[in-house]
Amino acid sequence: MTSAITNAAMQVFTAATQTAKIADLQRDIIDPSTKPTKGLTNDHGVFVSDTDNWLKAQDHGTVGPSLLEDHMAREKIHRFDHERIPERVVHARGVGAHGYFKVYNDSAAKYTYAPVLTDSSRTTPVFARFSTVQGSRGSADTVRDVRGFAVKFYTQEGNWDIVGNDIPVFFIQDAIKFPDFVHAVKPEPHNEVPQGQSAHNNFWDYVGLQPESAHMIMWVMSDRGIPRSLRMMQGFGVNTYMLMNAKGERYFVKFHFLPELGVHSLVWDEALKLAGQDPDFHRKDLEEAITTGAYPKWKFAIQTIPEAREHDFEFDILDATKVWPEELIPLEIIGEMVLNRTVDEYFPETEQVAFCTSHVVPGIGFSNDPLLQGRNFSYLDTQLTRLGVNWQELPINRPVCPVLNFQRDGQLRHKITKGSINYWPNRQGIGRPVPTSEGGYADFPQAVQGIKLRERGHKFQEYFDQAQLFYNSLAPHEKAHVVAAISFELSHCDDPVVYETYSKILNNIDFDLAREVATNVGGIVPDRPARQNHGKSTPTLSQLYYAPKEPTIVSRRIAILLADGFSMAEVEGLRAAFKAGQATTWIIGPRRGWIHPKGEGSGSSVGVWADHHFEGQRSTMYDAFIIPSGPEHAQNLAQNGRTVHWIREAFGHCKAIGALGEGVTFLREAVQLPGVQFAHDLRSNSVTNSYGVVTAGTYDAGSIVADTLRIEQDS
Ligand code: HDD
Repeated sequence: MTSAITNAAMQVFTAATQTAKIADLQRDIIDPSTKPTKGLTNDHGVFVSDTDNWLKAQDHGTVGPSLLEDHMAREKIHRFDHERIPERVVHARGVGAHGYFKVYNDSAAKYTYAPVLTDSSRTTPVFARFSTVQGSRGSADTVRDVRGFAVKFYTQEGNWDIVGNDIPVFFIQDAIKFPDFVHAVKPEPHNEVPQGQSAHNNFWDYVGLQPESAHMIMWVMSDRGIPRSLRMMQGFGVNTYMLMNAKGERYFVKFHFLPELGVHSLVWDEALKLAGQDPDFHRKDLEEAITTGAYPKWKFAIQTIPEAREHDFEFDILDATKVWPEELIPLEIIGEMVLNRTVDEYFPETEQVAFCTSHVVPGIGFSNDPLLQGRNFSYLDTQLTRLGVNWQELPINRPVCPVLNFQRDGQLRHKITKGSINYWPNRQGIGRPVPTSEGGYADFPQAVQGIKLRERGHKFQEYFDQAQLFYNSLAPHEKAHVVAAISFELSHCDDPVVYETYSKILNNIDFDLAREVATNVGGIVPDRPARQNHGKSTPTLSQLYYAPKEPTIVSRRIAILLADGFSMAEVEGLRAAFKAGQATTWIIGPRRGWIHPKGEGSGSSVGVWADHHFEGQRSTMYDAFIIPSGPEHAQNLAQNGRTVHWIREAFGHCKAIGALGEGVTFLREAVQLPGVQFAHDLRSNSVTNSYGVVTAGTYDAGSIVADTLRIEQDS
């Protein structure tokens, strides 16, 4: 396997991960290999002599009744019975990793005095958790859904949480709607169907009646809803926060994470298949990248608006269903986040981590965004149910800076605080802790007035301009994917009211989109647009805009399909070249074992060890394929239905495919699409319509790699 970490890489890895938080967690890490005793104990430290036989009243050789007096057995079962805690009501399925955050300079000091955003000498530890929204903890990774993008910054001034998504807008404008929205999207109450999907009557019924969700629907139904990797998604704080600078001036702010590897997606057929073939695809991808040293990295950016300009825009800047177009408010890149350490144990870290939008540090505050205001109540509340009142003491949640106050007691309190005083003010006023204004959280002295009303601002009533802007900004193939995605979802709705209503909503966004979807799903095909298309578009909304400037195969999974009789020199050359590009290479052969090159018999140990056999994996799990030359090898591949399927499927999913010599013949026979030209023959360097395929009669690893890079980028 090529994913083994070299010693050198391991050393870099170890050094880079020693953040203050990792050091803090060491206090609670149990490493059985370094415990002074090998003996297995019960929870109270008493050695256990037998974990497999319940104490019974019996004659030897007969089975007697189990005895309740077996306190060791009872303890083991009791502990087991209580292993589960309530799963998150949304975002239940997730994966987390540790890392760090740094700013490049103090350019953000114009906006904030928060050192985490201005002090470039600092490395702030972070823990990030990515999640899907709809499904339960056991659902699949690649479902169509929003992805949660939550980051806990363990700053020296306390914990700061950005609890965001991979999509910059949200379904609803006011937090009071959240329970209805979540009920509608979650499995239906009568039969708990469907799992990990929004393709059902209740969801489309709800969003059809809540046109404020139209913009978000466009995003989720676009390729953003099925990311290739959690490492290849943008992250957005979504809500509007405030920054405060040392002069006491305030700015509205939105937070952004931009992935170094660009934004990439699966195709829907792949996503569907992967959900069954490898439900942990994204979890494993994150782990593989980190353990092979291809650390996921995001640039961190802010958009800011001075407080005085709040009302200068066509849209309300406090409306979470709207983006701040980059043409109007450019992104300022101020730092980066790197994830470089997987968790040691899933439950205490990824499951028990608890985020709250209300966790901010001095220099950062809240706007009146009505979604954010409600969220600030909800997250703290939900952690009490999920984890109990002392959840902030859990290792993954506790800050790296000192915590000292008079909050006390409650279930599962870990801390033991000395002294007779547990209130403020107290007669020992000079003691600790004392409230301090120096470095303390300062609320902005803001004048507030108004009439108590259950209303939203008038700009909140405009629902379609930005949905249209988003759709107009997509490339033709991205638009086609949106049409297909909505058609898929509405096809799963069997109540005509639902798909007819939604077809009408779409007609407010784009006439052609509405017509195509309505035709596909049996909706009412409109004969004229419900509103004029404003014709505006912006490149920054298409994910193509975020492709890396230089093509890269870093961390991509490349499969070499091999059968006995291949050319050894070629395979070694290809592997070396892919390794140099920091891709992972996987040999797939007829069996997990030695695959022999030309001229070697079956008993020989000369060959290449296959990581997997053809039946054990699927093409969906790889980004690119190479078929080396060798007449016997190519013939062997051609005779295997599974390998033929691998190639046909990969071709259909627009994967980069390379073939050499006789491998080209196999490729052509496998694809069998009359009229398709993928004659990118490196010898003549002639490129006709290449369809993501690069072929060469003879082997030249350099060219193959260069062309695969290019094709990877194109596809
Ligand atoms: Fe939420 C979890 C993101 C609106 C209430 N939300 C949760 C998580 C993410 C988001 C990433 C998972 C955190 C983790 O990994 O533990 N939520 C968002 C975004 C929203 C949003 C980007 C819109 C801008 N959420 C939202 C509203 C409410 C909630 C309006 C309630 C009024 N969200 C919750 C929650 C969860 C949650 C019920 C479930 C588990 C948890 O908080 O810790 O409180």
